[in-house]
Amino acid sequence: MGLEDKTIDPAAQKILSKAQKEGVQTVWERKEEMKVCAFGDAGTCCRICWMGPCRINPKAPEEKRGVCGATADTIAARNLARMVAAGTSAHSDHGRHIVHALKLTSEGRMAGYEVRDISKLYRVAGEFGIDTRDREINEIAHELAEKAEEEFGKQEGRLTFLNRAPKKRQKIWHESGVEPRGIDREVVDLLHRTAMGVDHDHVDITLSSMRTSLADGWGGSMLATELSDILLSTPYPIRSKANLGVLEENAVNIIVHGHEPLLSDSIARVVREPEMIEKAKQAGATEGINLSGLCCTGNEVLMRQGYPLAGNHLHQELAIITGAVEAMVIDVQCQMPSLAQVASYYHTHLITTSPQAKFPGVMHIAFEHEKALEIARKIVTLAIENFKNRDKSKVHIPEEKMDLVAGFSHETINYMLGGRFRASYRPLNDAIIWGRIKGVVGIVGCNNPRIPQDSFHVTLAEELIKNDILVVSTGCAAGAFAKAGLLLPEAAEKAGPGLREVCEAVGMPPVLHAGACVDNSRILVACCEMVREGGLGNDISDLPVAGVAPEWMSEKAEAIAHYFVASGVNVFIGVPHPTWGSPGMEKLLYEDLENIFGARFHYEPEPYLMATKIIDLINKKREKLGITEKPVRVLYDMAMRRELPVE
Ligand code: SF4
Ligand code: MSK
Repeated sequence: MGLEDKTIDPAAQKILSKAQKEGVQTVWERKEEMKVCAFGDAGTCCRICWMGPCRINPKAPEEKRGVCGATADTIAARNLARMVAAGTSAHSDHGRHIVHALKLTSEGRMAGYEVRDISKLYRVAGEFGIDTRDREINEIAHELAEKAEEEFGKQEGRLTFLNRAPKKRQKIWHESGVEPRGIDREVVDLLHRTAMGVDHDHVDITLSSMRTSLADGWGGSMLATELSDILLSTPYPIRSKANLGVLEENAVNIIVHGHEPLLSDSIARVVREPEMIEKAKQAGATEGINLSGLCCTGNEVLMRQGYPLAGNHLHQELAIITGAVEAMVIDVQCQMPSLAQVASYYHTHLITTSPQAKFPGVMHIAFEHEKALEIARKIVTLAIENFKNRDKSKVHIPEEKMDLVAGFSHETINYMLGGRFRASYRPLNDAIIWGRIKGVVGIVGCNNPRIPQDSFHVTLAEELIKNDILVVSTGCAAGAFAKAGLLLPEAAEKAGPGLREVCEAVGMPPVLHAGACVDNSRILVACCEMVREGGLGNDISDLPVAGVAPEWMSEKAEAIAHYFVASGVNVFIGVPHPTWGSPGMEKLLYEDLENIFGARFHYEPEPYLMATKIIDLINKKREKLGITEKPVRVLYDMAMRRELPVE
């Protein structure tokens, strides 16, 4: 496999060559060595009970059953469902941690934290039926945190944020029996029904996967996003830089990596403290301390505080291989176990901080809410002290670093397009109705060494914007766009004439960075706002929109993809579901779900073909809405105005 087959990013290619020279193995070599097991790939390997494990030939699935009699359909449905359950639990536990932090903050027990977005606190509290009149901020925040906690443990009823969806969508959920009751309840339900000898109906199992995923998108993830905004501030457009070139030769380099924004927020504040900067200079780092991020923790500190992004998922090993990182601080999710091995070749301190995520033999400094700043100072001090151990002969920082603008929350889209005093989605809807913007596509998800890093993301996004489709991105897809320069207003030059005109008028990029993985909930909210604004149908499934996970790899991506489909958004994937050995599941996922949710999955491994299919889908939606023709502008005179009907 040549370097170009591994990644399209020149910075990554340079560091991969360095790794080869230094004998350091990376994810790509391990992927090359790993022979894919066809049964696992097809979803027809079952190890749910120990009468097995059982495997069914994906090329002749009807010919055989598991020892218990399970069909390929049952086995594949259960395997996929368990991915959705795990993905939902990860996002939702993240949400739970934020809820807990808000509660402690409201009790004055989180050093250095306070409610930073008061108007959002009022808004969300209102949605939970909390009386906000004549009450202290912390009192409201406390009640909101308690009500949010209840969303996890609720046994009956339905999640509060489902009320945000258009009425028609809520009816679909109700009638198809997929309204999530409580977040934890749905994860437990799905694990139970996929245990040995329970639910054997692949359709029923998949509908339960849908319900569980909705508990993620409209529950755990949405709580994570909204309460993070309340606690840490709602993102607004902010300038920064991305790629390995953001590391600095003469500074103590600290990288935060993972997903949760709590400890990283404290570290981000501590690295600005004059005493810490002075300490770093005394240690020989003439430029002080340089903080950057990876994966979604990177997105969090980028969009709220403007710290640069060192890269996306497949950059995590490469960042250490630059030889210039004093500490990589990790919290939860998407951090590869290989980091410990890679760090052992260099001076980098790998520091785990979550009691849920430890590595054998790796330094662990547990994050404690009450001592957040103190712990952040301890970690930063360790990094500073490690600067002297840097081996200059092993340092190579590639020059590649790209400017970017990040932080487009759905509130920002409101203000950017509608103005501060008339904030609304009207201008976006109008631009879509008039055809300047043909539609909106969310490109989200990971890197996966099955695909040259970033290649699918970038090719697809460039093709879509060229066809006047606005792209909204999160997670590692956003990281890919950042490195490729697509998060800059100047990238509008690559857009079609209509989208370019809108971007230039407003000064926004044609690809918007909407945040971390949990912030896909922002895209759901934006879809609801578009429906509410009017003119584009009565339901999310009417909108000319689509979701794409081109290079997905994580169970969380499966949960996200499922809740988008269940919410009425067609989802395109560039890596297939592990269900191809099950004819029943293939038909259900890629055809029949449409009859229930007005949306389904689409698999297409070729980016240009995928772009064509997405454009076709958007054009069909536009046709159905009757907005294929440009509306004729009419200048009304007084006589015509008098004729207008008054309601
Ligand atoms: Fe085999 Fe059935 Fe047990 Fe799965 S549940 S391992 S198919 S016997
Ligand atoms: S970090 S889930 S690799 S997007 Fe959110 Fe990136 Fe995928 Fe992790």
